[in-house]
Amino acid sequence: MSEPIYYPPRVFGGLYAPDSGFERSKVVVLPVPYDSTTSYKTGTREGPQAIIDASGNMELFDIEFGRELHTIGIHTMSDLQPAVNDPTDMVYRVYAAVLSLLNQDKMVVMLGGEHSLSPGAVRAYSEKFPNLSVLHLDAHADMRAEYLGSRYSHACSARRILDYCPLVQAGVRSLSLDEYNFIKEAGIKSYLLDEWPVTPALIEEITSSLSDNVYISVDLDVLDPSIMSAVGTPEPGGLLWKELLAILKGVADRHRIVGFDIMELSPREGPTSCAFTAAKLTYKLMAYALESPISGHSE
Ligand SMILES: [Mn+2]
Repeated sequence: MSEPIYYPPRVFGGLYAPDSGFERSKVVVLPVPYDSTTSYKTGTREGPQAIIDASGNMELFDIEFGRELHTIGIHTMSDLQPAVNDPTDMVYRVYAAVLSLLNQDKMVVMLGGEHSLSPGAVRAYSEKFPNLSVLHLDAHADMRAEYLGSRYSHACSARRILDYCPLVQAGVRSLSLDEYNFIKEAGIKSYLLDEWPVTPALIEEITSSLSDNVYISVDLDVLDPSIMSAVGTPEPGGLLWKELLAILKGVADRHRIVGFDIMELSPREGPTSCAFTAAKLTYKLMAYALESPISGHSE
């Protein structure tokens, strides 16, 4: 009888041991399938598994760096269990999980799930890394003080991140008058895509506004709906793939990317290519974080 033949493991990159073992992995992927405060459509709870499944079909050789990045070790955690009663509890649960992994000297990559979770991760990172700032890439400002009765709604995620550290926004092209005024009055650097097309000057502006240690929070709706329709609240006029990568590379060239999250994939809203795009973005950001000239992460 012939040996049974199995697919690769359903972990990020489809990696086998030892490349996916916890002990040796520098990078830990934390899937958080949670979408309880979403106001328009649910579905981002299916995002993490869709990204992980797509990543198993992705080439692990990176042309830009001329190497296979996964050999540094990428471990995929089990899904973080949602707290169903209260978004505040869920954000705390994310904080505790991320802090525990940071304390084990891992770089934590959260896959969402809705964007309301990011402040929990940022809180943990801000305790671990001095002089942290956040680059928030999103079609929406997410600057509401509260939304539908919760301070921890997805519409408030950037505002909550400000509780922990400075934040720079890029890609925003949809916000309320109150949010617009708040950004102006508080002096927050928010590069609205309608005012700031992606040019080398913009990238220079963005990077000069960030501190030494940078956490990047990506709401996938920052991308244009033509390449990323699988989001709960799509918005026209977004970044294209190479524009987004140019911004990320610009940051990696000048700062240390200490961690990041990839949020808001809602697979059933779009074609399979969206999950593949999200998976490749995740891997690409791992590369920028680990291979950056000043990252200090490299083997
Ligand atoms: Mn958004």
